[in-house]
Amino acid sequence: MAELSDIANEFARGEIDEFIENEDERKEIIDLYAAASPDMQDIAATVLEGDNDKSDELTKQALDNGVTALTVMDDGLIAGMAIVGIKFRENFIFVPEVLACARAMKAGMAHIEPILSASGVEPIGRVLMGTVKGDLHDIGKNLCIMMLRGAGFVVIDLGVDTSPDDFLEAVDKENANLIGMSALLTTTMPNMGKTIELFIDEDKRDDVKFMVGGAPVTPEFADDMGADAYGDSAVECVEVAKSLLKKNASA
Ligand code: B12
Repeated sequence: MAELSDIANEFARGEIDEFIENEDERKEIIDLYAAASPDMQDIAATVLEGDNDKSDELTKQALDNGVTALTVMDDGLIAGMAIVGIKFRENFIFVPEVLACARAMKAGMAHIEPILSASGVEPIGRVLMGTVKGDLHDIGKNLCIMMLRGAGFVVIDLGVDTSPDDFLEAVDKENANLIGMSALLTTTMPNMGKTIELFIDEDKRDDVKFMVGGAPVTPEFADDMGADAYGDSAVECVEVAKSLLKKNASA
């Protein structure tokens, strides 16, 4: 089992020491970082610091030096977001900081994505995400998208004010196996149910899983309208997406 002192990057070491309180999670994160090379730890630290210029520079440098895209993604960028996700869940950081970290991850991912799609590495899953019709709130949805991308999903962002028809059209076009719907208004929440009903009417319901979220949405509401799962945060969104696709694979 690795020790905190096995991690070369001082900033990452400090973040783990200060913010990862759960014993099991701490062990897991220390193992993850200690197994990564110092260069990958440096990339993770750029994400933790929300430094997009450095993330861009170090990711490009690592790829030029022959480190594989998957290694840079897993041991560098995603390792960084793993700590960010825990800090966010535990209220050590808030939306603006998460957005800054996610932007840094995105700067690195810009170099990784073309390599991965060219090499045909299978993503975990393809997810359509949209804020439902009539609703323009997108901060929470965008956080979910960034976390999902950080966890290895391909996410197609349908934006805000997404009608049931928009979801239906996109699911075939994008070959998606999971749909995430977000709503922040009590008046727009029923549009989640209307979207699911359209999929039932068009005989497409069994082709795709639905997860829903947004501040006014509850697990009971999700259940009532026939969604497969509810998530109350961006961190949970990733957990829910993984478990839904696992169920899919074993079905
Ligand atoms: C910012 C904001 C706005 C901004 C939106 C900017 C933007 N680009 O998003 C602006 C100013 C545009 C706006 C407009 C309006 N707003 Co507004 N807004 C808010 C506010 C203050 C914050 C929302 C937010 O971003 N929260 C932070 C994010 C991170 O949280 P979140 O969205 O809940 O997302 C998290 C989880 O829910 C989850 N999640 C979210 N989506 C999903 C999806 C899936 C699949 C999963 C698994 C998880 C998940 O993960 C996220 C991250 O952890 C809320 C108040 C509040 N406390 O919610 C009011 C609020 C939502 N707004 C409200 C209202 C009334 C309006 C307006 C109607 C105001 C008006 N009269 O014009 C308009 C409606 C415009 C429209 N058609 O959508 C009301 C809604 C009341 C109600 N019961 O419906 C609220 C609650 C304020 C209030 N108390 O009155 N708003």
